[in-house]
Amino acid sequence: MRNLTQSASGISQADHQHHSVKTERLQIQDLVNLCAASEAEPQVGSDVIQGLTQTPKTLPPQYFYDDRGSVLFEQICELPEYYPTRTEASILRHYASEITGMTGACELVELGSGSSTKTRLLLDAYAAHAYPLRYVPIDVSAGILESSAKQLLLDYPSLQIQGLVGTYELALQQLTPTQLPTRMIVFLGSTLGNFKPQECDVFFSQIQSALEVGEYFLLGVDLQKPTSLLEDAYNDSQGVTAEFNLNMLKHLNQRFEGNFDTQLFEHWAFYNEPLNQIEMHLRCLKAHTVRLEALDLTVKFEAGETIMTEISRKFDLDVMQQELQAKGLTSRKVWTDPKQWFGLILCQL
Ligand code: AVJ
Repeated sequence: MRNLTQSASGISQADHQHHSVKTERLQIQDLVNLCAASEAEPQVGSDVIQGLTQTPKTLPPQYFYDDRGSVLFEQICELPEYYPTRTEASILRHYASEITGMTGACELVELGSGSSTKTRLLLDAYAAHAYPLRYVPIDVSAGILESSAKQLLLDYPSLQIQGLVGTYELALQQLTPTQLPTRMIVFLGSTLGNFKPQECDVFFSQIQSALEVGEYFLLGVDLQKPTSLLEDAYNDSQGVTAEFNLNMLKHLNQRFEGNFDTQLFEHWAFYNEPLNQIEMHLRCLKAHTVRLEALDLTVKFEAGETIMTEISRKFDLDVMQQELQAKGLTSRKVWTDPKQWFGLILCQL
């Protein structure tokens, strides 16, 4: 197991500065490299091969998030057109104290923790209740996980962090029983929207298996709203979303010795109304062939052909609560913003 237990100078300085802990407060486990070395995971990159050899072509959205992609996503969250992040943050700002009061002292497990910015609102609320702070961030990008964890340790002197680098599926299987009275798995930002209905079903089953009876699941979902608002959010005027989309090809080049030319593709996003989902694609501008050496894969592209890189589904709160209930996850309370653009559901197994 590659265990990146921290003894970095940044951390010891933090401990010194706050005259606190002698114990390790940060542990990061890299499940990706751990499992690539074992047989626990199917062939790394098999999902890319699968997506690029089918018609129409697709790529899994987790490939957005190399270190550069995570930075671009942080920029998206600040865009005037991209309402989800700030709307969800405003809900958390209003209700974090109520949420944390409902769970009591609680270990926070966050799927797709990224910069952990919104998580701070929950950590602040647990701290205000004088509850102990334990945080298990899970992210596919080691870079953003490490840098945000280190910053959190500086800002929360009693916080203990056990980070996991890897996919949700792997990480959920790795969770060990908490030392605190309960645990809450947090899945914010409507990342659930990336899952097709059937993948959603599998994911909720994985959540159910990862939780003990009585433990919590806090889910943030983007809600249905007029098409123009949605399409603007995924076609920002500064072109950051376009760069984010194209960056996936650069990531694949790096990861799998590829030769994608990003000049030969363009960003395309629209709202598929019947399916209630934003679809992001990369449209090929001219016929050519791409080679991914590490996957021993050659892919032909026609002019006008697209690769679907993401769906971002928009949900209905009642339907979502029923789907959760079908997995034994009982909704305890739902919060929204005044415009009902975004919803937070707290459920309990
Ligand atoms: C992180 C998956 C929730 O679907 O809105 C933002 C990703 N893609 N802009 C979303 C994203 C384009 C985002 N999620």
